[in-house]
Amino acid sequence: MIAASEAPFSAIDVTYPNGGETFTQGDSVLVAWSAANIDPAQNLYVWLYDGVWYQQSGPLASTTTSFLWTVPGVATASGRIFVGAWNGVGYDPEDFSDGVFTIIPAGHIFSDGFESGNTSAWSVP
Ligand SMILES: [Ca+2]
Repeated sequence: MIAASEAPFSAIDVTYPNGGETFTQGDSVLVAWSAANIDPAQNLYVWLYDGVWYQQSGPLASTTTSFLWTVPGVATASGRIFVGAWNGVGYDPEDFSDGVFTIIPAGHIFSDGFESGNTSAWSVP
């Protein structure tokens, strides 16, 4: 039996991006998640995490389920979106992208042997 005072099970599930994506700095990406039974007193926060935390948005209302994200210039191949409901002490519930995504900074030059600084092919006698 569930006590009447017991809060219903709450959950957040990040649905996009959820792993495997490649983004470029400046892209507009609709980050999406499902949120169930979040306490209305709790605000949601969206973070980018790749071993370092980068806050992307918040506070957002507890019923929010998407956020139009402008991809920052964080070069990473191990990015995940984190969405958490702050309860004053920590994030509960919370969820990450299930897998990692890649962010390519704008202006990134792919390594082809001719990027600036590599003059070995252009030596002048
Ligand atoms: Ca997840």
